[in-house]
Amino acid sequence: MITKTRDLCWLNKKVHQPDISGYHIKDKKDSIVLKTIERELPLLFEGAEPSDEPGSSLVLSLAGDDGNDGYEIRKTETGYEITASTETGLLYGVFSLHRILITKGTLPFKSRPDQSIRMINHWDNFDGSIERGYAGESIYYDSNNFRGDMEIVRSYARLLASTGINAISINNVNVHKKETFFIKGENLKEIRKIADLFGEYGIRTFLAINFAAPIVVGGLDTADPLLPEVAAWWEKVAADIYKEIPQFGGFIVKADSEGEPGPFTYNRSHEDGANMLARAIKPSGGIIIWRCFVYNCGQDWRDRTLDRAMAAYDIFMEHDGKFEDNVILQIKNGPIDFQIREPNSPLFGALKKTNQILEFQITQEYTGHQVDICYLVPMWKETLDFDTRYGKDAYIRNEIKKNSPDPKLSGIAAVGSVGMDTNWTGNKLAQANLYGYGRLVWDNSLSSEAIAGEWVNLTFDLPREEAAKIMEILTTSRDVYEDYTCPLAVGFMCKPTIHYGVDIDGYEYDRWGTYHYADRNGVGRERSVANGTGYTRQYSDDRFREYEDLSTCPDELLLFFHHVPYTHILRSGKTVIQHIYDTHFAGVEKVEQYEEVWESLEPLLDEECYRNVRERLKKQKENAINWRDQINTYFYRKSGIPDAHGRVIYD
Ligand code: GCV
Repeated sequence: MITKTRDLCWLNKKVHQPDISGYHIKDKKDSIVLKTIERELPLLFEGAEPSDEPGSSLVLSLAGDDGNDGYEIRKTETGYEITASTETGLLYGVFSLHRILITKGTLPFKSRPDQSIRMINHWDNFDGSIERGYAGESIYYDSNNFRGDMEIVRSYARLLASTGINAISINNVNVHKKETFFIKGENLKEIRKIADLFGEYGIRTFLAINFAAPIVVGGLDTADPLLPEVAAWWEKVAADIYKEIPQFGGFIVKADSEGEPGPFTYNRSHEDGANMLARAIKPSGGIIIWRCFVYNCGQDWRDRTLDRAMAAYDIFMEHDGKFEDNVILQIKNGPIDFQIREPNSPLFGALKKTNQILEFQITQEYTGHQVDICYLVPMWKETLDFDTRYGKDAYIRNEIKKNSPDPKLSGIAAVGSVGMDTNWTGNKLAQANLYGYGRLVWDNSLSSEAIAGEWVNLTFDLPREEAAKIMEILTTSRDVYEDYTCPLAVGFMCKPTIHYGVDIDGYEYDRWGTYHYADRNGVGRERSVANGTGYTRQYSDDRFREYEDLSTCPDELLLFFHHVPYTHILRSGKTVIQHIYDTHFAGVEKVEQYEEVWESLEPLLDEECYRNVRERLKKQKENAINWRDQINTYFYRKSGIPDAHGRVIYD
C-alpha cells in the first residue's frame, strides 16, 4: 500500500539559511509548550539549532506577565527576537516569524489576539464518518475505535496553532449512543492522548455531551436538571474526567435541537440545564458551552405565523444575566443556519450579561461541499464588522467581548472542515478557509484580501501575477456562489438533507421552517412587524427601522425580510426578476472564467494540486449550470416575465 504524504499546507515552506541558524531560549523552563517550540523551530527554519549563546540569530524571551498570548518580534543586531508573556505566545510568535519571513512582511511586529477563545468544533462520529464532512473520514475515529494516529493529530495541531487556534471539541454535537460514553472509562484514556497532544500546541480539548447521558450511561431514569441525583451524577462524571485529563476544557451542548434531548423534556429551561452542568464542572475549572441553535424542526408550512428565525432570541433573551459564570452561549452567525447570505443573529448586541461565542461554519455544508470554490472569509468579516446599532460603533467583534461578564470566556468557534484526505480539506483551495478562519479570529482587523494573499504566498511558488489570479478566484468566489444559488438572501433552495445542488421547492412544504413562498406575484419571507412575523423587532431600534422598511432594507437581504413582487425595483435599478436572471447567468460565466484561469496555471502548479482543483471546477460548473437553469426556469414559469436580454431560459 502506498501511503501518501499529508499536505503541510501553509507550513510547507522552510525559511532558508542564513536567516535563522541558532536559537536561544532565555530562562528556559521545563515546559510542554517550550518543548513544542524546540520541535517546531527546525521544521520551520532550515538548520535552526539550539544554542547557549544569548546572541544567537533567534532569541526567545518570556517577559512581562499580562497573561495574554500576544507576542512581539523585532530585528536585532544578530537576527531576531521574539518576546511574549506566555509560552503559547512564544509559540505563536515562532509561527508568525515564519509567516513574516516567507511572505516578506515587515518588522517589528506586535500582535495580541482580538478574541480569547478561538475554537474549532468537529462534528466527527465514532464510526469515522463526519456530519457535514467533505474531506474523507475522521482524523480521530475509525469504525467505532479511536484511530490512534497521533502523527495526523500532531500535524493538525501545528496547522491550528500556527493560525492561533486555542480550543477544540472533538466529537459531533449530535451525540450518538457510543459517543455518549466518551465521558467514562477507557474512552477517557484515548481522549487524554488527543488532549495531551493538542495541549502541546496550547489547544484545550472539549467534548460534546449528550444531555440524556445520566439515563444512557448512568442508568438513572431521568436527566431532569433540577433533580439532585442528576446533578450529583454529573459532578462525579466531571471529577473523573479531570482526574484523567487535568487540562480538559469542558463540555459543549446541543440541547432540545433537531432531536437531541434537553431540559425542555422535563419542562425545565435552558438556564436550568446549562447551570446544572456548569455547577457540576466548576470545581474542576471547566466551562459549559451551550449552543443557542434551538428551534422547532417540526413546523407546519401552512402556518405562516411561526418563524424559525425568531427562536434563539425568543428562548435565550429572558435568561440574559442568569447563567453561571462558567457558562458560555454559542450563537450561530445567522438566525437560521449557515446560509451563504443571512442577516446576523439579533442576539449579538442584545444579550448584555452573558458570556458568548459566535459560531461560524468552515465546513462548506451549504456553501459548496468543498467541491465548489467558496472562500468564506469575506462573509465572516462582514459579520465581525456588523454594527448592531447602525452608526453607533457596536460591532459584533467587540460586542461579544463587551457583553460577556468575563471577556476571557468569550470568542469565536467554527465547525471544522478537515478529514483524512491527504490535503485535509478535499478541495485544495478550501485550505484557505481553515487558514483564514484562524487568522481572522486572531486579528479581526485583517482584510479578507490580505488573508488570501498570505495563504497563496505561503502555499504556492508563483510569480506575483499568477498568485494574484488565485487570489482573485478566492476573493470573488463567495459572491459567485451566492449569484448562482441564493438570490437576495432567499436561502434554502438546495437539495434537502444533503444541502448540495438545486431543489427550489425541496424544503417548501416540509417541516424545517425554511420557506421562500414564491407565488405568481412575488417571492420572499415577510418578517416585518407591519405585515409579517415581526422578526425585525428582535433587532436594535436602528436595525429594526432599517429592516422593517422596504425602502431601507438592504437589497442583499431583501427576500429574507420581505415578500416582494417580481417587479420590485432594486437599488441597482433592476427588477427582482431581472436580478435573478442576471446573477444566475453571471455566476455560471464566472465559474467558466475560473476554469480558464486555472487551466492557464497548469505549467506552474504541481500536478496533484492542479488536478484536484481542475476536477472540482468541472463539477462546480455543472452545479452552477443546474442552479441557473432550474432557478431561471422556475421563476420564469411563476412570473411569466421574460429575460430582458432574451437569453436561454427553458420554459
Ligand atoms: C450537527 C445544521 C446541520 C446539522 C447540524 C446542525 C447543528 O442543521 O444540517 O447537520 O448538526 O446544523 O448545527 O447542530
